[in-house]
Amino acid sequence: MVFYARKIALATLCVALTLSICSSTETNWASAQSMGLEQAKEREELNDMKGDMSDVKSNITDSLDALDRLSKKISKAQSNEVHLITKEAKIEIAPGKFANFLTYNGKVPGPTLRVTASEPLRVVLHNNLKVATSLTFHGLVLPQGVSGLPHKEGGLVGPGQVYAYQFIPKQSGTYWYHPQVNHGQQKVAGMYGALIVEPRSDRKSYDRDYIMMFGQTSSLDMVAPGARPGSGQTYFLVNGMTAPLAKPLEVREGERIRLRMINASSSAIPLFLTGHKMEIVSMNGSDLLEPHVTRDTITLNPSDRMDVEFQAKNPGVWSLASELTEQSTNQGAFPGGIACVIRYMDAGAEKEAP
Ligand SMILES: [Cu+2]
Repeated sequence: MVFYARKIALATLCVALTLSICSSTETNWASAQSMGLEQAKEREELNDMKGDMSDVKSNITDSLDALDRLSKKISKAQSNEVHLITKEAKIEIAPGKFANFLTYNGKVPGPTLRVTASEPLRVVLHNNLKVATSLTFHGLVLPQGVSGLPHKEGGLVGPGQVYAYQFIPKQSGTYWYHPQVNHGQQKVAGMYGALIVEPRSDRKSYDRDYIMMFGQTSSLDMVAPGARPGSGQTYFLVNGMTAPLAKPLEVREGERIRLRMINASSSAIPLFLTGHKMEIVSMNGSDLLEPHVTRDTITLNPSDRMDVEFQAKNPGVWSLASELTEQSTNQGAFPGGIACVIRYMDAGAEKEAP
């Protein structure tokens, strides 16, 4: 009996407990519902805050990026620093024909240095050649410390040495750099590059600006494998290549084209442009007075620079080539040497020059 009474009591308790749980669940459900709403609201607010935070964060990131770009721009403007690394290189100058060069940065010509007048320029020369080298900035009037004759304490850079030339170019125009001594072994072997000093105020009168550096090489593997510069037949180059490897100069009808021609070879080069008249705007870095003279044929003596401009108003494919056979062929083989193609980009194939 006691056993049953206990059982009933237990059952009652269970029911009571269950009821109480149920009722408390109902109460909790209501409060959970309101808590849930609150939490959802809080979560929403939190998400909004997170959104705001990411806006702030990305704004900061944007600002930092802008600051980074600005500081790079400022440091670039404050010091134009270039590194020239002298090294030997074998370069294809005609289809399948390679020549041994001494180079700046493995290229002929070396990198074009383009700066603005009155801005400091720092040229760091790393000499990876087996012999000493030096550097001159042809045509720029610079202090003795920079452009005086090189000596062991300044300007003469031994094998493995590094040297910095710093100066402020005051003249604007077309100049070039090359070793100051040992021309026969170094400059002629490919060590040269253009140095363009832009005027401080933008006075551009042209739409396109091409640099043409004329040079020569006498080292061809096919002539004498491993030949030293100067030991073989001479090949004339434009921007380190002979025709037809040299890239055509592309123009569009209506454009005004500037050609900055630099003679880094040891010969005078007479050049004839077909289909157009060249207006000579600058000679050896100095602007010429207007009205400018116009020519169809010009001659550049060794080291001369001439800036010419022409109006592209005769669509077709034209040539700018040396008038001397030894300069405009590869040992008599055509096409070769200094024979550049000027191509109108919109010109039809039927207008191809012979
Ligand atoms: Cu020179």
